[in-house]
Amino acid sequence: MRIDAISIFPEYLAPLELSLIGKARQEGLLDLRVHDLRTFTTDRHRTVDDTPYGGGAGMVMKPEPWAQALESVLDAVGPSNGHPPADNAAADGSSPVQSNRPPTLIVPSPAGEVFDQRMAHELASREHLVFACGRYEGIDDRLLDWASGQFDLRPVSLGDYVLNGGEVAVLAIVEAVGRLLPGVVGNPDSLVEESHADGLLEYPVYTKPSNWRGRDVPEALLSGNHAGIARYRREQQLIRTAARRPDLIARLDPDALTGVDVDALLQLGFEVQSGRVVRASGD
Ligand code: 6GU
Repeated sequence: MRIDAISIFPEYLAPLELSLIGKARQEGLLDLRVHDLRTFTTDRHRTVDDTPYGGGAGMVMKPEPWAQALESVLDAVGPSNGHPPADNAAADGSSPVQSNRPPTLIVPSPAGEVFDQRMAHELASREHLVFACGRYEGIDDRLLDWASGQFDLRPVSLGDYVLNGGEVAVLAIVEAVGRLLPGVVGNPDSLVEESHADGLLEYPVYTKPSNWRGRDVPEALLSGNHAGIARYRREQQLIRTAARRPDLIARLDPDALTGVDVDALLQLGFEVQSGRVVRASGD
């Protein structure tokens, strides 16, 4: 996978040299390049922002440095990428193959679609991601309109709170997406049994000693009975998710639940009603 990240604070993205993602880059699994937006300005002061039309607080990022930066990224990857979607259909009208998709342009913004594990998987299937890190009050909207003709445009939010810029979102999204790429996480089994893999939070984990400061590891985990351990862990997932994230319980597909799951959910105050998991009415 290729990733380009454009920012006025390229140093903010230095952590992408560390740990799993840094290793993936060294091994050639991930071609990640960071660009300084100011190198695409032409004035003496390397201006990237200006006052907003219509007035109001704060500054708005000028469109031209962004267009220059994004065009340089498109030029660098060559004409096989960067076509508008309409140009991608094969001559016989079949769907475009993935390698002919335009690069995905992720614009971090509190006004974007909320990032989650489903989106991480979707982005991991793309060949080329480009991140445009806005600062201040955002980027002139005409730039986004222009870019939607060259890229698959995705405004993405980390959640319902406000950050000063998109760099932290790049760190989060690249880590979440990068670890899904083949070969990045050493043991792929660890991707299967983790929070959100099946719409539930992860079960609690324990290691030695079996008694620590008077606290025992749950008996079920010491038995060596694999079916019993799996049942215990699944129940713990349901208990945790019901307590911390009842919104995730409501999104479960009842057809993916076993009878044992449904019984556990009933104990936790949820029931299946007309094909949905809902809070039990209590009558
Ligand atoms: Cl992606 N950007 C900014 N600036 N603030 C945010 C965010 C992103 N996600 C949540 N808050």
